[in-house]
Amino acid sequence: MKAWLSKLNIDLSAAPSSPEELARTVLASVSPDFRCRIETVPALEESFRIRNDPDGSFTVSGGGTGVLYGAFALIRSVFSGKELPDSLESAPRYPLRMINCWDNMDGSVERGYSGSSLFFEAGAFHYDPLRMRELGCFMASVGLNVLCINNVNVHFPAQLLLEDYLPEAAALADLFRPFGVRLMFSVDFSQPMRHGIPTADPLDPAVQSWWNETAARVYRAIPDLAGFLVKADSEGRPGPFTYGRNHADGANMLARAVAPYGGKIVWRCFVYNCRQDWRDTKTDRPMAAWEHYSPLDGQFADNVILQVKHGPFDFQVREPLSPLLLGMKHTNLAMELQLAQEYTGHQIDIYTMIPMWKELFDELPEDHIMSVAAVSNLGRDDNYTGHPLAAVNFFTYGLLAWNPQTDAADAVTEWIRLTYHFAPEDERALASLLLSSRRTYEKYTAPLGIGWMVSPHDHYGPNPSGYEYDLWGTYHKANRDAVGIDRTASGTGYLLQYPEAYQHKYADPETCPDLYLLFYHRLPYSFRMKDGRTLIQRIYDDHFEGYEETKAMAEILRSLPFPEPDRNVILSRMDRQLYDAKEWCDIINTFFRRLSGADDTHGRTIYD
Ligand code: GCW
Repeated sequence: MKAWLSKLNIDLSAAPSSPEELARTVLASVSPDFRCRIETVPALEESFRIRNDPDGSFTVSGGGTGVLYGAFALIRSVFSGKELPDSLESAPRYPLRMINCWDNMDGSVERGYSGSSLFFEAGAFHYDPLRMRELGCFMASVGLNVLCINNVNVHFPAQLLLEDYLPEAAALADLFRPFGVRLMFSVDFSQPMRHGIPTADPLDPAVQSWWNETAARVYRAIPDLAGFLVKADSEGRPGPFTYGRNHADGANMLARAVAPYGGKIVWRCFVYNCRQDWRDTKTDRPMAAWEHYSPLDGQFADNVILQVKHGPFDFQVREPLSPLLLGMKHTNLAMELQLAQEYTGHQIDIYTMIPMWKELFDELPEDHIMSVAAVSNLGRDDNYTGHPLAAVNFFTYGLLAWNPQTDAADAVTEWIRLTYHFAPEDERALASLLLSSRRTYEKYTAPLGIGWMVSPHDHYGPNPSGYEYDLWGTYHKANRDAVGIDRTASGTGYLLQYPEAYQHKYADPETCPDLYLLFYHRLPYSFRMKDGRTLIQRIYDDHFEGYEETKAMAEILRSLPFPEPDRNVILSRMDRQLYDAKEWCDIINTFFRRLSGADDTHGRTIYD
């Protein structure tokens, strides 16, 4: 992460006083003969214009933060050798471009793979101001503007809203403000009950007053706080259901409290039965969010945003787009992505996400969602992301959140150029490795849309039946004849939650895109795929290919001139990935061979 800040030579030893000042510093860092004027046009807000004048100088115009984004866009182009047109105008596609940290106040990070929290330690704020400025700079440089600093699972002590902690929270907000970054806090729905109110019922006037007073106090300290993020009635968190209320009742009550200050309530839709009986064939977990929220479409206050995970399950390698993102037409929506590699290799395996995100954005109708959020992959490790190459995910997420039309290969190449000094052929080799890394990981882990074959709890490494007899609603039901779940009209009916054109694309196993086949269909191992292979042969082939591709990745990485300490970390993590890819390949293939009895037509080793 830091590589390119140091390339840009931006001095962060002192805090900038405003986005404009930071924009000037950023532009001054280029070179003494680089000429650029800044013109603040408040009406442009976050947008900017860059003009390349005939005399070779530049003019960056923008609103308060727009000039900052313009300055960064300009130097990103200069340093990555991109041609700039004579004039360029750019406006963010989504007003809120959020990073959600799952940091706990004890200093741990839920699903964190880059060390401990950047903000907290031992129940209190504890941070290095320089690192905060670096983080602000990372965010501003790719246009991200909201930072939720604490975990949606609010563990106590998590007293951010209380008098004692507010001055420190406000000081942190001050640090981020010049970077155009506003803070957000996760709150616990039952918090009033810790302060002498006997209930958290959203329709109880005492509860509403408690939140009103709390919001007033918090906004006195941090007038530009972006709002509150809420995980309610989800995986054991408290919520309106306890009181027989629905989620519009809950979210709107909080929304009333923050509305006078322009605050938002970002309400997560990760609601499902996490105590399912695996014998129960009626309940199909991916259906849950739609069942809870679609009846409430249009009932949420204007300052509520429903934040929906991109898929109906939980950040698996391959999932369809959540039906909520297509169907909730009268509700503000945010799509939630996950930079933290929970199910995607723990920042040990290389997994570049932008090709996956592009698929998601491409499926979203124009103007359908109004914001994006991503679970952070940062921590206190020196390089911020544990694996140096995981930084590409943070960087490209920002570019896509600004403009979802951003080309994946361009974004990855830009990151490489800002991070390493590679010859063009090395740059191309790394870009192509990164861009294919998700598909490679998918091949050795998750056959054709099934997912969940991971070790329970920590979600790293293969365990084909790890989630099969558990409470989480995550079953593949592989037996000796067939595998997958029928989610069409003849099965659980999940597919019926989608618009008709979408249903049409996936309903028939003969025409359903291969990579979603076992998400939507239950099929015999002898099923003939479009390319003539049997389903079981395709599963074997994918897993062998995934491992072979990983071996090839390792060769390429060894040949590339990464500087230290990156090289050492990259190569040692690659050794782990290689070992694990073999485990995945052999365990999953053996699992299916033992069930199906089918031989590999190429006679490769699968264990009996
Ligand atoms: O799948 C789960 C993760 C939890 C996480 C939860 C969520 C923050 O395993 O660690 O909790 O998703 O998104 O709320």
